[in-house]
Amino acid sequence: MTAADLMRLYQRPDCPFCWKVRLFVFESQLNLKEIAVELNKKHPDVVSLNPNATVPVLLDGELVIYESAEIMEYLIDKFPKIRLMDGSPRERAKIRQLQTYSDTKLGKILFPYIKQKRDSPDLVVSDELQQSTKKAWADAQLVLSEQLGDGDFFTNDFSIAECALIPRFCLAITHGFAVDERFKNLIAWYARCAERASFSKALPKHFPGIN
Ligand SMILES: N[C@@H](CCC(=O)N[C@@H](CS)C(=O)NCC(=O)O)C(=O)O
Repeated sequence: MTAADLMRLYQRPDCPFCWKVRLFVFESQLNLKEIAVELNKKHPDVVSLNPNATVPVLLDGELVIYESAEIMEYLIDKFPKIRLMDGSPRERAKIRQLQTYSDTKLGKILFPYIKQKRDSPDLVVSDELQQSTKKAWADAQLVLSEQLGDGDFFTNDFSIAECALIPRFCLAITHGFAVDERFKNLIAWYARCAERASFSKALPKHFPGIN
């Protein structure tokens, strides 16, 4: 296989959707070429390949796949040896639900704060936004702590649920919203995930808005 045959992933390392797919890629040891795009700059390839003009976008030969969840499903279909969506129908449903919870609910909770820091790093974030983010993040941790229970992972092994949740936790922690001490299981789960090689490989080198 030549470099030109490699699949290409357009991505931005601090984007939680791209980060999720990159964790998936590193966990699965897939060989692909990453093309980094810049914040607030529309990459012309992304605009022409994806009608939503969002990253991540996967290019496999002529085939274009966009939307992070669909990219991972495609890769699992293409490489059935990938083990990140395994388990009983019940476990697989839980993985999908956690991914949606992470992509939508956690995204909504954290994004207004992160966007403000990113766009205006020198502006002091209002107490109101700080407190409402803290409260909603704590409420979400309660939900997730109950889902995790005393397991090592949310389902029987590291899965797409972890790929989706790790970036949200890492972004929250980096922006000063630590995991609440009440949720010892979540703290241990995050530390367990952080020990994996995929975690350091996918970790963004720079978080916009954070020195
Ligand atoms: N539902 C999409 C969401 C992707 C998304 O919103 N990506 C953001 C970056 S985090 C994006 O590309 N926004 C447009 C831009 O930055 O120009 C997915 O799962 O792939």
